[in-house]
Amino acid sequence: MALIDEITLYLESGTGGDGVVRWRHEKYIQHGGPFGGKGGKGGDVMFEAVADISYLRHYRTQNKFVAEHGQPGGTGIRTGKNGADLIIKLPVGSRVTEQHTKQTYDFVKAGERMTMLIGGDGGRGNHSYKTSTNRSPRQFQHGHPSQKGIFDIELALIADVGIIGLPNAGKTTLLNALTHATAKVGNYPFTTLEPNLGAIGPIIVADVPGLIEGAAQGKGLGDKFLRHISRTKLLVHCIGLDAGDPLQPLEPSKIREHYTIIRTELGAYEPSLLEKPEIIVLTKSDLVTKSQITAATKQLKKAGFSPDKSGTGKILIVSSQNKPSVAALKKAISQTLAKAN
Ligand SMILES: Nc1nc2c(ncn2[C@@H]2O[C@H](COP(=O)(O)OP(=O)(O)OP(=O)(O)O)[C@@H](O)[C@H]2O)c(=O)[nH]1
Ligand SMILES: [Mg+2]
Repeated sequence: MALIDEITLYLESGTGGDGVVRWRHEKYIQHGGPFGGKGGKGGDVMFEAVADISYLRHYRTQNKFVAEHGQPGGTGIRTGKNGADLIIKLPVGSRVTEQHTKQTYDFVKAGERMTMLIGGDGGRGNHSYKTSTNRSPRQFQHGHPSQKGIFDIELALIADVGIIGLPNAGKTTLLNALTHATAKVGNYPFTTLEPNLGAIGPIIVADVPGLIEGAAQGKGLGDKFLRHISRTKLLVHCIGLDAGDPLQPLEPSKIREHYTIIRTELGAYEPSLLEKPEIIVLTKSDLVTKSQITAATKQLKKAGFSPDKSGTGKILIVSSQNKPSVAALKKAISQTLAKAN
């Protein structure tokens, strides 16, 4: 099932219960005084972050929720029962935007809670209007109104590492080789339609669907997935050394072009993405010769990638069939993250 990472919720807190008009009736008390209690408070609406990144699926069939209303007051100056709070769970990594105010809230830790809408207060009962001059007040108050809000929820995965690149570059194969993930691999573009996650020990790695020229403006699978890269600390940029055809290795000049396409999209989406440490992985090295690899590396340097500038970047030559090359990448990932921290 596809990962749901965008949803709109229509939420409302509970209204307050009405205050009531009641009179004291007791033996021997001839003029029973006002005895009506206050209404109960309506429930609040709060968000709570949970670890399950697929949690938004629960809102596919229902996206309108109302917290419980407060109950009316009772006789004997009893306050009505408060409405229960409504707790709306969201996956960690959710960014909530209130449509009207445009105010945003980020939920980054499981268990984090925030109250978004406050329930209405209960109305006053007639007892509360009693004064020395008015001993039999008939006044009461209706419960206070609820608050309503429309909230856009966007999930941006919280991963340490984002694997990016053109379609068919070998990103998912690499995720599987690096972690214990078993995500689907295919010899065609856009095999991956939703992000896959894997872990190298404590390091969370996200494989993002292939990006194409114009992705930042919504082409292909669009900018939808660029969001998932925004919180990563390190980019692993994959460039396939084949041209999608094992018999036809990529022209060295194409390597540079492929690299630049992705960098341009990153910058167009969010310039700060270009500041992230990056490891370039030339994938499928088993399909090409050593001299082709050397030529490809040269081309990358011409494209402006200088691993030494930030002291973090690297170019690695990897074949998913060659374990030492995958191990070297794993090591580079941990080292680069350690430096970035
Ligand atoms: N020979 C060889 N083939 C590879 C290697 N890595 C990936 N492939 C093949 O390249 C094709 C694409 O691999 P994927 O991992 O699905 O590529 P992707 O970048 O995730 O593709 P999208 O999800 O479509 O963007 C598959 O047929 C893989 O088997 C490699 O190191 N060597
Ligand atoms: Mg893939």
